[in-house]
Amino acid sequence: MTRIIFHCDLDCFFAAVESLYNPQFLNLPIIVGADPKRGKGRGVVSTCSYEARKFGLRSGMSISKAYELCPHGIFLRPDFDKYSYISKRVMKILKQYSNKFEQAGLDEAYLDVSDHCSDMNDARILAKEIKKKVFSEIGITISIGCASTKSLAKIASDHKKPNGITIVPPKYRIQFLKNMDITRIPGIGRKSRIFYSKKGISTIGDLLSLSVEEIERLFGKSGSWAWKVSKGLDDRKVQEREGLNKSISKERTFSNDMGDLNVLYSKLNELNIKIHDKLERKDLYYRTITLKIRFEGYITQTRSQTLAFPSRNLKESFNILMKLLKKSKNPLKKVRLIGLKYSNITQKINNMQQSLTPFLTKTP
Ligand code: TTP
Ligand code: MG
Repeated sequence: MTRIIFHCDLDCFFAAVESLYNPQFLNLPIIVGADPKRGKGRGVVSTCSYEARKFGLRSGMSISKAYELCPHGIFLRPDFDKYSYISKRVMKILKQYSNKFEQAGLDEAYLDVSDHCSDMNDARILAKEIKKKVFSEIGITISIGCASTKSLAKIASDHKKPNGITIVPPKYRIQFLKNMDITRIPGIGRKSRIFYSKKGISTIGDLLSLSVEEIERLFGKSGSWAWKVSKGLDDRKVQEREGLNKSISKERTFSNDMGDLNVLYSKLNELNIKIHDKLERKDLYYRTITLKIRFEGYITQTRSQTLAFPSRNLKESFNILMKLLKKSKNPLKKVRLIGLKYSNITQKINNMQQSLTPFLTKTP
């Protein structure tokens, strides 16, 4: 089934927030970055409004050059508290449209909306609705790209900035990409462009005219990544970052220190079911199970077990927890708090592939 993925990216984010707080700056060339010191300043432009971009200003440009090109611009120092406050509010809105949500930066996020849209027409309607909601509730504009992979959606969101929607149905992928500069592929920067152009490759179309073997021979891994992106072969999932490489835990403090083993068992069971529901919703697996017990007198003990393979099995985990509890329980001491933690979190498929690869390559 073709996936439908959105990449949502706020327009000239820091500058947009500045004009939100200072409406008198609206539609003026705003430059957020270092102090220009009347053209003698050091440092760079973080971003600038689209009005400033008309004068040739860009993110990363030296602030003195920006001053030279646009001396009448409104030059402001960054205020990250404001940006992260607005970012949080926008992300809260975006999350409402799919539980497959992944924040990729302060001003960008992916949404997998495959379960909510039957085709690209539906996707366009949804994208319009999201834009309308962000604008009416926050007051800034967002551009949305929609495609069957994360990387193509990201290229698409940049296509009609500011305030645009770009939908790339799979059958129009090549038409959409072929004349684009290869630097539009995430990960191919201006330095790589020089290298690619020396070998006669400047557009994505040029890249696609060669086989992946040839590309890999000429440009190594970065080349084959770029080729796969252009072919629509990026199968990375949209996932909540918070779940990965971190842990999921729950704990309960008893109002009275607890000596009854049955109560401890049932509390542990209850917490374990809740955690497994969450893991299932996020489609995550774990390898390490940790039991935490705090006894009366604030003595805390943790015991863990690490499994050979990623797992998400309620019964198996409960048996392990029971075993850990029996080992930890001190019959002379009452329990104040009980908790469990799942760590070494992965998405099973990736992890299995990683663990199989070395094995397979070693096999004669
Ligand atoms: P971007 O999304 O790359 O840029 P933008 O939102 O300003 O403009 P666009 O409309 O093209 O999306 O980056 C988001 C914010 O990150 C940007 O507002 C400021 C900050 N940033 C820097 O501080 N330095 C940089 O070099 C870039 C590219 C961004
Ligand atoms: Mg942006």
